[in-house]
Amino acid sequence: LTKDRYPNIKRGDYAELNQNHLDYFHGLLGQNRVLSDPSDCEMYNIDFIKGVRGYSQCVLKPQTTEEVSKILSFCNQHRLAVCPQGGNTGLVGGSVPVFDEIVLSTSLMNNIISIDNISGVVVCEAGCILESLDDVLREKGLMMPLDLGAKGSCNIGGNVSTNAGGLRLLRYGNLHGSVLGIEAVKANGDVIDCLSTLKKDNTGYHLKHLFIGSEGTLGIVTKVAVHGPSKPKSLNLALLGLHSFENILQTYERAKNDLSEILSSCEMMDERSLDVVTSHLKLKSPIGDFPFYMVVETSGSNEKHDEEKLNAFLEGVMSEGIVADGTVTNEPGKMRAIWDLRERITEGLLHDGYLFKYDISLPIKEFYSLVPKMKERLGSDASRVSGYGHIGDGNIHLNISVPEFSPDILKKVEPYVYELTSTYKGSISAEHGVGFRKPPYIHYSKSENAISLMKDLKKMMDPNGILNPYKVLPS
Ligand code: FAD
Ligand code: 2HG
Ligand code: ZN
Repeated sequence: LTKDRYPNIKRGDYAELNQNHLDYFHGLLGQNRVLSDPSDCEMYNIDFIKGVRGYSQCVLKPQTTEEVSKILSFCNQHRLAVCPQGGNTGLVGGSVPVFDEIVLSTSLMNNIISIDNISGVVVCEAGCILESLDDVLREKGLMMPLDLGAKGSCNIGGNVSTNAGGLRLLRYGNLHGSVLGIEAVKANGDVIDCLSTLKKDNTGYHLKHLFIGSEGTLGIVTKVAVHGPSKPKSLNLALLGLHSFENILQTYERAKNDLSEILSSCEMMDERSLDVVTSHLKLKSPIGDFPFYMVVETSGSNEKHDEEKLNAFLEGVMSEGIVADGTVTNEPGKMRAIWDLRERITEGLLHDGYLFKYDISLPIKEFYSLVPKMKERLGSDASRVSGYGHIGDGNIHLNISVPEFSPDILKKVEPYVYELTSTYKGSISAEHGVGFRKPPYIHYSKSENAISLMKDLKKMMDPNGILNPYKVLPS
């Protein structure tokens, strides 16, 4: 797959795995935590959207920081390339090997180390599954500050390494704010202990930020300290139907002003995005058909106050004809059903065939402009051009579905889509990262000097380039 699509990528000058290497790993981890049977390695070689496939013959499953350190020190000495992997839900091909890189899976590093009920800080290992962490925190009146459709599989280490955004970034900010501390292992095996649990700590350079969003190219995150906010006592969710994108902008502005501190999520989807989950996954929408939809969530501490505010907001936007129809609920089952309509679009899209997937930040007024432009440009070449995402964060997910991959269609889409984004001064990767798919296009969003400094940092922290090669930085 990869070879056909990316003929310009050459395998780096790394050693090939041999029996001596395997003997070392067996000695360190035992037989069960070293996978070398091709069928056992298969799932670690293919990414979620089945767009990138490597052929690694070795998956390592360390359980401690010390083991990660020993693995990296050995790989660095023997010039063996390593691909760090968490839940393998990444959407830019960063989590799977491109060639035969060793996969270092954090899946067995899944202990919660401590939870402080008063400060809300949770300290845990990188392989903890996001949803499991959230479940444990909720029992203590806390919650994780991020939520995304992949929560059942993605790991907190993967979330931190991609600086994942998700459905409530609008309320709780991104992980650069919520992550208080990190322990990471550098390519040479050095353990960098920045596992502070303090909210304020201005002692020198803020090194943890190097690991947040660097997609496994600067080090392997082994532990994190995250600030968990209080679990809301009152929760409401509305699904709204709207006639135009202009109405979405008006509704978002009103939601911000009318709901202010209780607004916890503001998402949008177009009709072709909703159709993905109703047609392919057979989910039912509780409202009629409209060109656009919004999901608006409130969370707070006083049910009566929140309901009053939400009802006043809804009455206002509906009586003025900004919102055409809607439903609002605080029943957990009904709220889950509405969230599924939004969260399962990624999964549903896979049923369309091959996907050209873009994750773009744009100035809010231009948020939707790429969708009609790409639709017109592609005509009948595309079976679906859909747009949905985090309107409150100015981040749209543009998905172009085609029955199967075609280099001719690729040429029509790229680099045009990146050029357009750059014209609007947007970002070509708002939340999913650069991974394997986007390094050649990073210059559309980063200056030459910024890219050069990134390369210098990489050289300093990983001089042999063993950590996640072919990813993030352009060659
Ligand atoms: P992986 O996919 O395993 O890895 C992602 C990257 O991080 C890779 O480059 C990998 O090498 C690196 N990495 C993983 N673990 C470590 C570690 N411990 N140390 C160093 N590097 C590491 N993303 C969003 O931002 N917002 C969303 O709303 C969102 N929704 C999604 C919904 C679905 C259904 C799916 C499938 C994906 C979604 N994503 C979203 C993308 C993805 O889930 C996130 O990027 C997630 O944070 C990845 O976590 P993971 O554990 O699966 O990491
Ligand atoms: C979301 O917001 C994710 O649902 C995935 O970031 C987006 O699949 C996508 O394009
Ligand atoms: Zn998203």
